Amino acid sequence: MVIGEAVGDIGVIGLAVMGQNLILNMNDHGFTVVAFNRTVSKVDEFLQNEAKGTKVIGAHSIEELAAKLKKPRRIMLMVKAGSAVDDFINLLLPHLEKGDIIIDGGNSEYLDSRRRTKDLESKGFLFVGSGVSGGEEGARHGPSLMPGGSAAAWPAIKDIFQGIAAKVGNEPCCDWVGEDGAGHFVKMVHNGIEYGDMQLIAEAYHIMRDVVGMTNDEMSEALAKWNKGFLDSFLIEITSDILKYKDEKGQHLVDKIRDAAGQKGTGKWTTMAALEYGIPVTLIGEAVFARCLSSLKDERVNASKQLKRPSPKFTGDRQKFIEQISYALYASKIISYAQGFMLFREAAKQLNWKLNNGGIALMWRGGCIIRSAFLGDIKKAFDKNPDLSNLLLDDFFKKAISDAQDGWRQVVSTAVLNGIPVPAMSSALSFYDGFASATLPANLIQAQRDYFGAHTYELMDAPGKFVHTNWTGRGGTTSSSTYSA
Ligand code: 2AM
Repeated sequence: MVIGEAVGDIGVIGLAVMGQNLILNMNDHGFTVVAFNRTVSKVDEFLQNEAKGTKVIGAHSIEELAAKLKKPRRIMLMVKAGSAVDDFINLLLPHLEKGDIIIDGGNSEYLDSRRRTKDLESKGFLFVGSGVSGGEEGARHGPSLMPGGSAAAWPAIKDIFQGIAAKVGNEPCCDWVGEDGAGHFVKMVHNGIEYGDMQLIAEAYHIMRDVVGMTNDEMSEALAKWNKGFLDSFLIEITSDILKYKDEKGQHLVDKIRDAAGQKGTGKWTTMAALEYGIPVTLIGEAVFARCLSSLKDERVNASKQLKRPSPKFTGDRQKFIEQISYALYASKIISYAQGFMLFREAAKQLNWKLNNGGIALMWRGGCIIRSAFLGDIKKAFDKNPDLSNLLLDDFFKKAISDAQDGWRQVVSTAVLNGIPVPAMSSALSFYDGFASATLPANLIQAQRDYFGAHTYELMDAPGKFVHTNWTGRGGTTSSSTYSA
């Protein structure tokens, strides 16, 4: 039985809103898409409604989908992350040939993409795990796409991916990220950075509202101004809009929203990866915990009646301080991205990836929630020096932090003195001071570890040589490493 002519450029499985929008985007760019869904009735519904008048072709079985695709087949899964992806891979394989490409564009965990790449490559197929960012709007009109996995698949999907991705100037916000789970790892860190950026803006808002005493409209104007300078970004822009938004009663809606933040887990995953690889991604961690603390609303209300904190009062130069807040936000943001790229470097080392750092900055430059002019500067830093060991050591960022530093310290200390929590801004500053210190008090920690647990320490003048001291004269001279040897 002939069930279809092989005219399809790409198959997409999963007709929820992200899948549908990606298909329509691909269609707009001249690609012939074959659409399939587990609940098959949704295929015809889609063709008769959203996809009416397009070149999109429906498939009513996996067999029909495979038959309608040009070879090597390119099939993109836009289904729920987890077992649905493995189920579809298993259903697809009997209908595919060696060299065919399965792409997972869902929100999969990077270790799953790592496993799937290895598994499919061992069977002669190619696998791509791609981060897709920008929500429904992005998927329809230009997402940020972060593909990783089997490098041999890239030439075969590049035109479609770069064709449908967001553009900044002429440059697509999509490039090859790296091996196996690298695409989904980069997407995960993107989401973590989004948590950090949002927390920083929330802290700036908190200080402006409660210390400086600004109205929502004043804050909206301040952010609109910031959005024309070094803080130019999607999140600053929408926050300016949010602050001036009035409900049907003519009152500011933001004041009526319960201050308990939700989360879906990607910030937590980034923080867990940071702990796993031993990299101090402190700002994102603090952003996740700040959401956790906010969600303990009832406990906070109760504690606020019993625990003392200073009442904020502001006495300085208002305009100058508002400008300093923008510097504190900017410097902290630089720290957050520097920490994110430190995590990339270590994960790449441990997982044997060769990551495209400049490409990552460009992928985030447009199409996604963290898009900003600032990412253009990060791209430039990596273009200048692809082996840059740390963003903070790039000349542009060195100067930026140096220029912002006084304001940053002023804002953090003012917030602390006024009882305003600034976990992201202050942890960023502590990270900076730690990173920029040749000497830290870890000598004392090593001594303590050796004192109570015989964990040994190195002397300054003999790094690499671990010794133990019998600190008390009791307990002997055997070190713990000797016990475990
Ligand atoms: P459905 O329309 O048949 O529910 C987003 O939920 C997309 O993932 C939808 O296309 C949905 O298909 C699909 N999906 C969710 N869970 C699935 C599963 N366990 N197996 C296959 N597809 C699944």
